[in-house]
Amino acid sequence: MKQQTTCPYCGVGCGITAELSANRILSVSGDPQHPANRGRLCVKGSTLHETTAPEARLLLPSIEGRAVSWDTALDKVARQIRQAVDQHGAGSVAMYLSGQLLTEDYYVANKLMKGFLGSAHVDTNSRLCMASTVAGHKRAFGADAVPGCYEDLEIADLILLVGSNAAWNHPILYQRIQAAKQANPSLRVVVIDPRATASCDLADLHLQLQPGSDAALFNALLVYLADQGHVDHAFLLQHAEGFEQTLATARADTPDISIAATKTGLDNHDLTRFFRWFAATERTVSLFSQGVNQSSSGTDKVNSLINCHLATGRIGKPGSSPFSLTGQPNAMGGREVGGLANQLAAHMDFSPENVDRVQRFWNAPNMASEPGHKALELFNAVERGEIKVLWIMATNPLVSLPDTQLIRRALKRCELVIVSESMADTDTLQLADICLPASSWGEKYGTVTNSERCISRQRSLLPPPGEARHDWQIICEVAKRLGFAEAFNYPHPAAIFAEHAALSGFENAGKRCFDISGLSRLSQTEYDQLQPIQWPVTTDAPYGTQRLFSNGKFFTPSAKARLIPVSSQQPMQQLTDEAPLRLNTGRIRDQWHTMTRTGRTPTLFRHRAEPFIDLHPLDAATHALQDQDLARLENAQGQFIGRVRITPGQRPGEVFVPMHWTQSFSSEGRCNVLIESVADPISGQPESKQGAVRLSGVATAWHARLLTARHLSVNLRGYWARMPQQHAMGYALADSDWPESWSDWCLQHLGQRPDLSLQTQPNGQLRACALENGKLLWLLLVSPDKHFPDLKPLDRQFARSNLTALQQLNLLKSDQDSASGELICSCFQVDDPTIRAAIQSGCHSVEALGKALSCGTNCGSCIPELKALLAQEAEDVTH
Ligand SMILES: Nc1nc2c(c(=O)[nH]1)N[C@H]1C(S)=C(S)[C@@H](COP(=O)(O)OP(=O)(O)OC[C@H]3O[C@@H](n4cnc5c(=O)[nH]c(N)nc54)[C@H](O)[C@@H]3O)O[C@H]1N2
Ligand SMILES: Nc1nc2c(c(=O)[nH]1)N[C@H]1C(S)=C(S)[C@@H](COP(=O)(O)OP(=O)(O)OC[C@H]3O[C@@H](n4cnc5c(=O)[nH]c(N)nc54)[C@H](O)[C@@H]3O)O[C@H]1N2
Ligand code: SF4
Ligand SMILES: [Mo]
Repeated sequence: MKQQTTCPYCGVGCGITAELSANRILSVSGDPQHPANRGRLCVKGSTLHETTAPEARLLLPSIEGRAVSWDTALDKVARQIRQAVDQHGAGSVAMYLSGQLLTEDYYVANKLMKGFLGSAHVDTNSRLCMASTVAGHKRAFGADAVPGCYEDLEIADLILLVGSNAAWNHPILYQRIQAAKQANPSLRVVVIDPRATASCDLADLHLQLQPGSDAALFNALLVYLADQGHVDHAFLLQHAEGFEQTLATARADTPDISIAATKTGLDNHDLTRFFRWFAATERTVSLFSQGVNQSSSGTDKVNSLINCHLATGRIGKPGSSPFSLTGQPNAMGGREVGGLANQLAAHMDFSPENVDRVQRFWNAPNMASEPGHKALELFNAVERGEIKVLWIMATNPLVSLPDTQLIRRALKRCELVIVSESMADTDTLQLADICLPASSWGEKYGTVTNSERCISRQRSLLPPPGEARHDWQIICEVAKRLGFAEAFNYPHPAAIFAEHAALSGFENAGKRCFDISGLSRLSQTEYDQLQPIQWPVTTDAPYGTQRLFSNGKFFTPSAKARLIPVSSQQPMQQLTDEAPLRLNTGRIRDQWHTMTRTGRTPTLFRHRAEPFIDLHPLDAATHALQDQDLARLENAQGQFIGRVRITPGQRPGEVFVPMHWTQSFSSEGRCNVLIESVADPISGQPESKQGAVRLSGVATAWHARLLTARHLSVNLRGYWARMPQQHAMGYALADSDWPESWSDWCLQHLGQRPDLSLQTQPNGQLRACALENGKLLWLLLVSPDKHFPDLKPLDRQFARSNLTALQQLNLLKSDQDSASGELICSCFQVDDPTIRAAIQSGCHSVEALGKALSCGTNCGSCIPELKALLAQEAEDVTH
């Protein structure tokens, strides 16, 4: 049987066709009907069915670590909330939600808190993600709305990628750009990013600017556009306001190209080229993402970019738009229901009229009338003891919020921490008093909205495992126990969606951009069968709306768009003698956030298996570091340890680390330990991309790889990183002291001495293993240097039940090894050495490699890396 649904990872929002058989997802593929992806899927999407295994799931509700019935857990949640409200007021209860909840989950959570308990302390991880864009949109358009659509990428003649590594993070959109470039050779792509990323593969120009200097760049562009006569005065006159003051502020901030060069670290020639291209290209789409948002001046950066679009009238037209790429699958849906503490519901704010309107619509007994705490303020209030009950849903704040120690202190201080979670092993669950098992992708039923305002259905394919329940059901059950049964008596998510849609149209009459009242009368069957549709959806526009603002009307009081005067700012986290390096953080191709799901899939672990530090060769030389050494980043807050990757793609003085590793996956691989809790004063979004650190080497006497049968609990010291394999659990290990006895070491750390005697290999390696009834328990490979063989053949031995004496002996021999290499193509599991060998034997193009090895022929996410290998090999030949 086949079922259509939507991918739960990035904001591209690809449609999926799942193939099902009795309670199992056999395979997933791209839905050819879905407008976002038209049949394509990236590697994360295509491995979704591998993440649904019940073994890794949270299956039962528990209180203080003891499994309890749902009734016991829900009664306790409701009782404690009631007690906190009675004793300390509604403001002592808070929720911290997530852009990975479905719209229906989000809607009822917000309604319960803001309308029925009377607490506006409801914020979401979208604060860390899209808050600066929300604030920037509202300032410019009077509404939080993405003006364009994906099709604009196929129409544009110039595409900017500003602070976006779309090749890895929005792969299917990136492939649409790639295809557009092939079809339209005059299409130019400009990447604006302090790092050379995989997205630079398509770039005609890469502006490797100084971190945080985007506003200076766009201010200088605005001045250039004005001075060179490229401003659309007719548009400005009729449809926008604030141009003169904005231009004057831009001129005072960054008056010319040479000052722009000083502020951004770019050279005059590149700046001029970029400015000329922008000035000359009517059809320009500016995609932007976290390099813009996650900044202490993120809102200003967003507006500095939108200013250039408004000044040239490039908005609401085919192929012309500023375009925020949303991160999470339902970042947009969360904004629609009012998941942010400073929004109410259906894009309404806390103005007295809106509070009154929503109160009447909900018939709410305890309407919150003031905005609540934004995420960082919220956790500060928790730490101060003001919040007595905190309910965290579908997010892992102990990993993703800045200043991990502060978050830990806050959660420890809080009287009751409730965590609704799908997976069993997350860092935040460790600090929960009550754990509530939630259904997950493949089980859930509801809607999500992607980056282009397209609402799609997630459909349930399987029943939830164990006793897991849907988030909306859990919230409604608590609401009923609090005495609000009538308002939370939904038989089905369709009823929640209908109410949400009706609220969006309630007393709207064209005043609010977000209006899906055209969907408020769907029957349950129509909801079940709902096809992707872009909001607004009203009786006037029943089939959805591709582009907004085409009529030149905006949602400000004057109906004109606003240009916002912006002065460029330096990052708040300052470089000092103790912390002289700029710390940039972000994503890798094959992992999703805190790895709770993608970290279950060995396939996704081979691209980058350990936490790492990207470093320029000059910085490596200054610190006497070699590629693959272990190094430490530290500052007054904490430390991070990862593998050095030397790359000329970094600017000197700047390091990049991934945001993904957690306490469950590594000894010291959490990057937010190093990020200070500082935020944009307008949006409240943390400055996650501009930390300050110092770097040093980590002394190591040995390195090891450990494979263990899954049930074995290991007790590790020193450096470790978990790297799941197909049959065994893998670890990278290292430490500074060579043990006097490895046999003792094994006893102490692995619970038993080796069965097979340790052997010293010719290359100085040691190997040991333990067996039980002919089955491998663990296998340890120790090396004084950092070189290890491919673990796959060794991992396969864990699937065997009767290893012969000869096979056991072979495990300890290095002459059986095959060379290891980083995985490049995850879809077909093709690694670096295999690709290099193919290039050396005559495959000199991506197509030839695809023909020979299949790499790059499925999802295409590895094509930039294939091209880089081709270039490297060609360079090696010429030298
Ligand atoms: N594979 C994968 N894909 C994902 C996710 C994932 O976890 N894994 N997460 C999803 C989510 S929630 C999000 S929000 C998106 C994020 O998608 P992106 O925004 O593309 O992701 P990041 O890697 O965080 O950051 C993008 C780039 O910003 C650059 N940058 C840093 N500082 C600056 C600056 O001052 N100016 C400019 N111009 N650039 C700067 C960084 O070098 C980095 O390359 O990805 C989504 N897609
Ligand atoms: N330094 C630094 N920090 C960052 C960023 C960065 O670039 N740099 N990026 C920020 C951004 S943009 C984002 S979006 C955040 C992401 O950070 P988080 O939201 O903390 O990351 P996730 O791992 O996606 O957490 C989602 C959790 O919800 C669980 N889950 C999945 N589905 C469901 C469900 O249906 N119901 C319930 N109840 N639980 C579910 C997952 O198992 C997982 O534990 O990180 C932010 N933090
Ligand atoms: S691009 Fe990949 S992760 Fe994003 S929605 Fe599509 S398949 Fe999912
Ligand atoms: Mo995000």
